[in-house]
Amino acid sequence: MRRPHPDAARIISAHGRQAWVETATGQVALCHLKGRDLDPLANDWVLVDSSDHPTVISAILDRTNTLYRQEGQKIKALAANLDLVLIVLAGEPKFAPDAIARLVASLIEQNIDFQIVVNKSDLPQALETAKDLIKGFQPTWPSEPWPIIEASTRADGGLVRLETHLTTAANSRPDTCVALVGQSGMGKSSLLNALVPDAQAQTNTISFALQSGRHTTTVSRVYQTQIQEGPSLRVIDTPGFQRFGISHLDRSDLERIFPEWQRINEADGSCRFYNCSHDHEPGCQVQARIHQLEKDDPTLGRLLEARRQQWLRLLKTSA
Ligand SMILES: Nc1nc2c(ncn2[C@@H]2O[C@H](COP(=O)(O)OP(=O)(O)O)[C@@H](O)[C@H]2O)c(=O)[nH]1
Ligand SMILES: [Mg+2]
Ligand SMILES: [Zn+2]
Repeated sequence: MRRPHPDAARIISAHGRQAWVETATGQVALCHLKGRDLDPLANDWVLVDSSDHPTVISAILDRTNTLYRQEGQKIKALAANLDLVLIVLAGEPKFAPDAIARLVASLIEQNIDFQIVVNKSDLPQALETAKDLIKGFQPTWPSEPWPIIEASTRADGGLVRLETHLTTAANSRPDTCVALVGQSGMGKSSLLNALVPDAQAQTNTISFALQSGRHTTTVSRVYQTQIQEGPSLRVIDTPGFQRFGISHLDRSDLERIFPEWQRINEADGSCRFYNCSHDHEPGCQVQARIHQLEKDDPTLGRLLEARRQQWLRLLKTSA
């Protein structure tokens, strides 16, 4: 995301009442927050006042988007102003399709572009498992499946396609910022270290001066890198999750990752009830179409019925 103001500084990582900031001239400094109301996120653009010592963050500039995550009952914001989220998945251990479906819905709600990365492609069995599981959460019919990029941090040349994709993204927009998001164990840290060879050094500079002494993975952090001498790129490492809650999303947000229902309603007419959940209601066109398909085209019928079951599970946990 292009620097919105010539003096705007970038938040590298936020730690309560302090944050690491990279100024417009490239200096990295630990800053304090002015007042009680500021709550900066990784990759926020901020204004700093260096006439104070230590430097203070005086304002947060408008965000173009926010990456949210629900932890228990709490909604947490993890990062801001993202150009792209890489959803990192793998078949070993198996990722949870419903958690990823919820993540996708929350990205779409914030207008954040995403790219699915199937990591550990060096493990053939795991790759097949992951591809099968992906079928369980992407729109099936009649829309195009979401593109995926296979990657491996272990195989020679395993990151070529991902690097090409990122280079194209970075070339098309100055200051491109990409976040790695996914469940624990999928290989986010491995990918970060491959994409940002000096990530450890960038981390050390920061945590040393914070005197925390530990390398916490509970905080999102912005790294700077360059892929094959190409354009500069920012990569954000985010804490992994096991579950991904969506109590901050409503039904209309979920409908965007289940475009099948709208297409059925367009083709066959509306369900009898305007707020039909396509569950048990009489006069439901979605259920009628699926029943028909189960006779005429059993493969597609089964696929759509599995989608409907997923929809019902997700609907229960939304707002
Ligand atoms: N076979 C294989 N294992 C990988 C690959 N990438 C990461 N791993 C392993 O998967 C485990 C989890 O990786 P890590 O990067 O810590 O995942 P994170 O929890 O998402 O940050 C580690 O044992 C890695 O060595 C890969 O491309 N292929
Ligand atoms: Mg990790
Ligand atoms: Zn219905």
